[in-house]
Amino acid sequence: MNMKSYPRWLAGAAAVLACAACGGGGEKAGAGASTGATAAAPAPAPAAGATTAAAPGGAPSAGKPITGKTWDVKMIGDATGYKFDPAALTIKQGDGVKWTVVSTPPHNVSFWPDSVPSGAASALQGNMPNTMSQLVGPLLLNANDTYTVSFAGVPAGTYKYYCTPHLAMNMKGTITVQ
Ligand SMILES: [Cu+2]
Repeated sequence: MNMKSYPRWLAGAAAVLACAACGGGGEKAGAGASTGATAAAPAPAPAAGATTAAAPGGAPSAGKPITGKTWDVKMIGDATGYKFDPAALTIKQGDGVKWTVVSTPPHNVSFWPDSVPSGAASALQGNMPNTMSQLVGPLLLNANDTYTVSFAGVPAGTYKYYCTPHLAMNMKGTITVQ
């Protein structure tokens, strides 16, 4: 009943206003939507890239310096067999371990990638100088040669390792990082 009493011009103006509002609103909504789309689109990409970059676990990692104590482990081969001494060592995050050849080289330090704590392989690899392959340290050829690994920036947990040339002789060790 009221509608019919409105003048024709008012209805027309309302229609124009409505259209203007529609157009403006639509434009803004469109701009907003496209901005949102472009903003949202790149986000998943870097995340996916980061995941795939981290997964191979090897690539570029600067390595984190030792911030705590450096522990000594001897690499021994003698009449009693081949061994790391101590074979089991408990350290803290940020500590380092220095292996020293005492007798009957070559020896090295190799971690089993599937035995280290979840997410540790990449960080540990980055902390291992001169690896021959992932988590496999270089061969130490001479008595008194040393090899030092930082356990900074690696997760707590148990790190099992072995000497590649003497794995068959049970030359194995464990580093527990607290
Ligand atoms: Cu060895």
